Amino acid sequence: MILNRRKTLTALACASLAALVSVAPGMAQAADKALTIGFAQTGAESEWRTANTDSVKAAATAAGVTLKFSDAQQKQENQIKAIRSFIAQKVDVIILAPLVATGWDTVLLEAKKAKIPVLLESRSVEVKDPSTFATFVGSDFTEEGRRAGKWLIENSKAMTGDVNIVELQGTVGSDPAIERKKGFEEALKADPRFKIIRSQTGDFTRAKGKEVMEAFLKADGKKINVLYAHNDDMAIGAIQAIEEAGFKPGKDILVIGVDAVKGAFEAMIAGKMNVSVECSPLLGPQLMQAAKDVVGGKKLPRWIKTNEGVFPAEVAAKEFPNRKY
Ligand code: GZL
Repeated sequence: MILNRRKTLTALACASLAALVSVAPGMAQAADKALTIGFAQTGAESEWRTANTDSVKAAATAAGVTLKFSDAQQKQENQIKAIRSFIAQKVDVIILAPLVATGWDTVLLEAKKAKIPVLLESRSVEVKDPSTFATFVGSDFTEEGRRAGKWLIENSKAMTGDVNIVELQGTVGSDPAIERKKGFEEALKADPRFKIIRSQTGDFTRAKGKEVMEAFLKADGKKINVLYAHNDDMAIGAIQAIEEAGFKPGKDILVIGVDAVKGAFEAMIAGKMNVSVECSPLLGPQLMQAAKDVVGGKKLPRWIKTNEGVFPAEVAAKEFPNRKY
């Protein structure tokens, strides 16, 4: 995870500091007033993102929070504009789902100067001054990548010779894309049989995932043994391309996704996908609690991590009725 080492050190520092810091009485009242929160969302690029937006909106309603919502249509400049607008409106808290990991130093400093705490959700950032955001609410993407790699190691024992992998990366420069790639390669590096023969961004969308997979198949068709997609939406788009090219997804080409959205369960139940590594979008309640705490003067942990599992096709039918997104 980006800033992992820094986060760990900061978390330790915060933990000891938190033990000393009592909630300042004046601030405590602030925690009870109805909050106004500005939410700068990336857009609606995936099933995951839609579920994430729904979770935050529902939690805001339940908490009596006035939520000002901005959909950036996958453009960082729109998120920066939204943050500046939230500052001008003097919201109590800003929630940011940063499209990419860099380019946030200036605007986060402006929020800090305006004394408006920023909560990161769903992706983290790389900034010079980590005090410009109060916490990151989200997953360990590096671990998700490792889990995908470990699943492949466990489920390719019967394969002889090289295991040729094509990789659909998430949005270029985004925290999950960087870390899921890193974790996956880390898990596989001990065995030279595993070869990533092509790797390109599908921008976390079904349409782009299909388009790039078509190009992979045109170039390497029969050579491809495995698809590793940084999210299920790209995997689902790629499954269409695999079928249109005359191959059986889940059999001729193993399909590994991340998120564990409903679409992945449907594909696994249909025998077209082999596994999805869970990444929960249901961050709304944790974000509302963090907003209340930070306004109330509490020190937040640097990283509020979500706990997740791995769902192979064998359990998909049983698990599907329990899925919440
Ligand atoms: C993960 C989130 C990623 C999802 C994708 O926290 O940022 O963005 O894995 C989504 O589906 O587009």
